[in-house]
Formats: sequence, structure tokens, C-alpha cells
Amino acid sequence: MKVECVELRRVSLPLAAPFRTSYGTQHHRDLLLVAVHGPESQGWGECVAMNEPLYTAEYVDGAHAVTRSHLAPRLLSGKDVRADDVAGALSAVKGHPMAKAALEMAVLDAELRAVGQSLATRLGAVHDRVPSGVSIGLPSTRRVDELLDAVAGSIEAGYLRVKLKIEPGFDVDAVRAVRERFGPDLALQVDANAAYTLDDAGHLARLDPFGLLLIEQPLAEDDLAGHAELARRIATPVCLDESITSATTAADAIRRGACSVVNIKAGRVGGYLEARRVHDVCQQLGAAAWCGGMLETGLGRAANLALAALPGFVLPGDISASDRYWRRDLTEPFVLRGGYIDLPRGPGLGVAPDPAFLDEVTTEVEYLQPA
Ligand code: OSB
Ligand code: MG
Repeated sequence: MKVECVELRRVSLPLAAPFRTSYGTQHHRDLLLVAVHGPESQGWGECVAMNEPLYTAEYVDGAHAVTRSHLAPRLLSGKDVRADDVAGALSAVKGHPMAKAALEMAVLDAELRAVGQSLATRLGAVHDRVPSGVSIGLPSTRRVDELLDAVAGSIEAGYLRVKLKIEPGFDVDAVRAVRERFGPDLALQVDANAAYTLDDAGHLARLDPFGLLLIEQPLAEDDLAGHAELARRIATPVCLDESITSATTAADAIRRGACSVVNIKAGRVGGYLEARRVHDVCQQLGAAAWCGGMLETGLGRAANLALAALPGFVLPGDISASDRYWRRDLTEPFVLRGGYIDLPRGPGLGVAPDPAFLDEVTTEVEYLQPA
């Protein structure tokens, strides 16, 4: 497509409930959305960069600035761009995978709408619905009874798998309490967001008896050797999130034994096309994959559903229903049906923001055109 205009929109959406992890508490989502406008169609991309650079180095103001000054101009060069070419066109700019992923997603959406194909078909999806998991934040009070209420609510809502955020001081006892209350059959996993060091290996081994599906990103992002050593010392399978930044790093981590499970997030690896390559690497090397989440609106959720319907996604993802995040979503809400969420069927993402509601929650908008 010829990109005639790139629209950058900042949106502020309150979360239905605060989300606390080992790196901080989120009360609202300050989002960057991008739209690409071409002669035949337009497409939407959602940038998953968080408000602050605490999960990874990227954050929403930085993503906005780099998109405005360095990324969007490379797509507005006057030449025809295909979704397959976006990563290459942006590759001279180092880093900023979430900003790049949003632009590629928008071009994919526009391109697919023009030809009437869904993103799921384009990526190679083999399912028309995906099993839904939920990520439960640290309780604000660090009290286990608050956590047990949240888990009970999630099970009642129908989620097929529960992920608990942990940090030093809130881990083994919390997991034990959940197992005691909900039993051994609950599909349960934990996410540390890099809050531990290898010195904690003995302590983390105390999670072994609880039959967790996995422990996600226990150690620092750059510590593959540490994760490989930890994986030898604990029985719980090690899964990486923050460390996996591309198909290359995924292959390296799996081959080194740093993980046997991979959380795939398109934003973290620079786009849905690279995310599919991470999926392919996991399949080739025998690692289990699942689709992570970044508190997306319906736009990012639609794209994650398409990705999660690929055959190598063998565990439920962090793709919950819209009401787990938002009082009102930007798109038609995604709902649980028997623990599953249906893929949207239409071309491209298959969903679009409600224009009036989008305007209501927009805090800033700019339109970039060729120089
Ligand atoms: O570490 O997986 C994570 C949200 C924001 C940033 C990082 C993470 C998360 C989640 C929530 O765990 C997943 C979701 O439900 O979107
Ligand atoms: Mg994680």
C-alpha cells in the first residue's frame, strides 16, 4: 500500500482494577494508537509500550517520539510498502520494537482489509477460538485472602488457567494457599517479572511441590546463563518473557536450556510477523509457546487472538475478556464462552474502535504526511 498519512493518537483508559506487579502498579493505560491511511484502506495498530519504562526499556512517550520523528517518516517515503517490508524499512532505527510492531500491525490491517483476508488466516491460524487465561496482579495489601478472592472470581468467570504475579516475600506461601483452596487440578503458573537472582534458586525450588505449569521470567532479562542454571536446579519449567526479543534470541535461549517454554508477545519482538517466526522456532526446537498480553484494548486483543490460534500455542494465553481490563473497550468487547474467546472473522483485525468513544478518550492526535 501507499501510506499517505500516519495518524498518531494518544488515548487514556482507566483500568477496571489496578494491576500490580513486581515493577509497579498501573491504574490506567496511557496508550499510543497508530493508524495508516492509504488510497484503498486504512489500518489500526496498538503500541503496547507501558506508561513507564519498568517492564522493558520502552515506554509510551518514547514510542510516540520515535514513531513521529524516525519511524513514520520511513513509511511515508512515497514508495509502496507491504507489511512484509515494514521491519526492513524500519531496521536502521535500533530498538523500539513496540513502536515498530504497532506500525507493522497497522500496515497489516490495512493491507488485509484491502484484499478481504483476516489476520488469523494471514498468520496461519488453525483454530477459530482460543483458550483464555488470566494474569492476576499482586494484591495491593500483599494479603493472601485478597489473592484467593481474585482467583475465585477468575475461576467463576470461566478462565481455564490462572497466572499469579510473584515477588520476593510473596511467592511460596501464596502459591501454597491457592493450591490448598483450589486443588491440584487448577492450571496454575507464576510470573516474577525478573524480581529474583540465582541466589534465590533454593527458595524457588520450594515451588516444586505445587505442580506449576511454569515460572515466567524469574531472573534478569539479560541473564540466559542464570536461567539455564536455575532450570537445572528447579523442577518447575522455566518460561521466558522479557528475555525473548526476537526469533534469534528465542532459538538461543531454548538451545542453551534457559527455557523450555516461551511467552510470545508481538510488541516485545517487533511485530506479529516476527512473533510468528518465534512460534516457528519454538515448534522446531520443541519448546511450548503461549501468547502473552500487555493489557491491550480490543485492537491488540484481536491481533493476539489471531496469533494464539497458530498450532504451536499449546498453553492458554494471557488473553482475557475485555471486562477483565476495561469498563468499556475501544472495540466491541471480547467475551468468554466456556473459557474460550472466539477469533474475530472479518478482514484484517476484524474489529475497529468505536469512533465516538475513541474521540471521547483521545487526549492528543496528530496526522503525519510525506515531507
Ligand atoms: O509480564 O506478562 C507480563 C502486563 C503488562 C506487562 C507485562 C506483563 C503483563 C501481564 C498481563 O502479565 C497480561 C495481560 O493480561 O494482558
Ligand atoms: Mg511476564
